[in-house]
Amino acid sequence: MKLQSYLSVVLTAQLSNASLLPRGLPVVHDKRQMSIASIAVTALNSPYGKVAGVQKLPSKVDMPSAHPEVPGFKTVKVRYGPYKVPNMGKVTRTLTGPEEGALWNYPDQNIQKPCTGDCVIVGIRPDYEDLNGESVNVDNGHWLHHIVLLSSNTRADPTCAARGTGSLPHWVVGFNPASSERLFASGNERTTVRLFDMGITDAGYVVKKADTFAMIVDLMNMNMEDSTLYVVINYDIIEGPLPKGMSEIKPLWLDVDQCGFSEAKAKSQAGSYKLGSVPWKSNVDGELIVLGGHIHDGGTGLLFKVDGTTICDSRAGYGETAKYISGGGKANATPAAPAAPAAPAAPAAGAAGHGHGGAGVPHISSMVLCWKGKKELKLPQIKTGQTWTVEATYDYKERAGATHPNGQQENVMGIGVVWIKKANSAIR
Ligand SMILES: [Cu+2]
Repeated sequence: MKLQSYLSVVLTAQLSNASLLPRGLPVVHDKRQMSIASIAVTALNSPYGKVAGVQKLPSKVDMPSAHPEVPGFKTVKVRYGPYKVPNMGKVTRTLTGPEEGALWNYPDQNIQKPCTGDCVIVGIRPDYEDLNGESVNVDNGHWLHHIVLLSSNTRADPTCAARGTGSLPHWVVGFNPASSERLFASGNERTTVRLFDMGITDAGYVVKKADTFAMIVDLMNMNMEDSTLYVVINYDIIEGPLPKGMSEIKPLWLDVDQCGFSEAKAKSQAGSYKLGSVPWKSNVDGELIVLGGHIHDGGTGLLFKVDGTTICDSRAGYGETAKYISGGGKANATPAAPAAPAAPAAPAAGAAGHGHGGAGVPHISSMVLCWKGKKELKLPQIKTGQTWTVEATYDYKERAGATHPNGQQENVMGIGVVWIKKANSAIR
């Protein structure tokens, strides 16, 4: 405990500006090096996090190929963890305030990749599973709050490297933004990108044998007992180097707390507000492949804007299946309501002692994706000199936000991930 409080103090002091969301963590230069942030964040989550000895299921499973007609195409399921998540009665003192029942931005370093040699990722579908391999969700109080997948390689993370800083995911996994990239993020909506199913067969994300993968997992447990669960990523890959006729995908990350903690304070406790990102001036040319947002409950959507014009409206869907309607946790579980267009829910004031777990409350179950060839994507190309921003909208009259036990709205997010096919660029 002494170490934990010492590290928290040191790290918080290092991070501290006047703002809630501090910046300026030291950048580490060895991609395998444990950063101060990774030690500190692991310590503040202690004794929770990755646990050994309870793994009964294989960590990597070859699934039937989603596209057997494509040579080398494989669908691989990887189970990460399992991670022990504290119960609602436990408070984790995070760097952005106390959280109940939370494993907070926990770093898992040097994780299993979908291939041991070279491969190309053409699909990602995250999930959250119990120790028996059953998918779990908020109907039973298990919340895949968010995950961020990073690769340390020879490329750079354009939106943060250009500012000479990393972001929380870089800091806590010990990656340098000049030689790593945040390639994918999802919340409990479990955003699924399967390029071949979207009609995109000429682009993929390159993984080399020497690359290192890491992930931050932010998990919430609305039950009164600890849980131990796997984060799952189902990958579609093509084995080997980039096939002829395919181009490399470059991920770009936009955020209302750009190159920070990705968290922002709720601007109001009721009603609506918008959160915008700092503008990012593009230094890359290429084709837009797929764009999608991540926001929190209470949010209605995230807009991608180029030179002030909306090019993708990533709206949030709520409670589209029964699994996305909370039953109030195991302690007082009720049969989940049928999935129906959610009626405007009253701001959750903690019906089950916590705003996440109010029985019958619908939660975000999807985010609209915009992709090449789909009408939702209003612009085909990214160009040098364009100004890119994202803007999240929250409306607590329309959608219940996640609240602390005292009824106060929790911090929120507004993240946009863009995959592009690079034509030429100043960035790697
Ligand atoms: Cu989030």
